[in-house]
Amino acid sequence: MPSDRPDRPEGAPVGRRVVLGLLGLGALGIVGGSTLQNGLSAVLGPLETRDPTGLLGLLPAGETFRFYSVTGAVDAPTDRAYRLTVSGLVGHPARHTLDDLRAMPQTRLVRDFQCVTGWRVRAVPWVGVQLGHLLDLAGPTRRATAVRFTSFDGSYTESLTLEQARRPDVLVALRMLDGPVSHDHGGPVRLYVAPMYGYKSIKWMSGIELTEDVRPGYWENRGYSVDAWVGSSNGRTDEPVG
Ligand SMILES: Nc1nc2c(c(=O)[nH]1)N[C@H]1C(S)=C(S)[C@@H](COP(=O)(O)O)O[C@H]1N2
Ligand SMILES: [Mo]
Repeated sequence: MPSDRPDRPEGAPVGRRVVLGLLGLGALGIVGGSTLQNGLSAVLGPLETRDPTGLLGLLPAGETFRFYSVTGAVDAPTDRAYRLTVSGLVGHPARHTLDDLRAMPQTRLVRDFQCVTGWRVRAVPWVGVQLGHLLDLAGPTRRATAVRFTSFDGSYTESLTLEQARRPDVLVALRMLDGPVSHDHGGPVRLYVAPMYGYKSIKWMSGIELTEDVRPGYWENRGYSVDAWVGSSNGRTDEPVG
């Protein structure tokens, strides 16, 4: 069973940004509900939307996910065919099925999700296996200092130092938003690196490779900081507020 260890109460108080968000919807002639979620879902569906025009980013709150993919449509494996490969500098390489991952201890976190471009979704519920658990099973060799992640999209990669990867708030996520990780959000399995910007949280995760040093990922090769701690990198200072 998932261990329930939210780090903040789920019913977070409705803050200023939420109120502004509802005003924003009102200005568009939309009758808002009593909460941001109701107001948004009236027009956008449940807390998510595709935003091809970027116009939603102009709403003061805009607390919805954008769906990102650096490739076009992604041909992710079905739940049955899914395998997560653990390879590289490890004593015990592995290929985990989704059932293998489901049978491992599950950790639940309720945390904000923040893209470096500025949008943020508050208090998102995530459930998955701590990456550190998979690393323990694999047994990194002495030469291993970093972890590289690959995606079924064939293009996106990410990386963490081994120390970062062992943090308890880094999950191989099987669930998000109280359901299985949807295809558009990178299902069946994506990474969730809670303390870092969204670009670390690779979608459609296919592989975990232990390496001798950090290999910069897709966006990092295009200018983003390898150090992606929320609030500290890429020149941004907007710490998430509780
Ligand atoms: N495979 C893959 N993973 C990815 C991305 C991507 O384009 N491809 N975009 C990243 C970025 S920049 C962000 S902010 C989040 C967005 O997650 P979402 O699409 O579930 O909102 O996914 C991250 N992981
Ligand atoms: Mo992002």
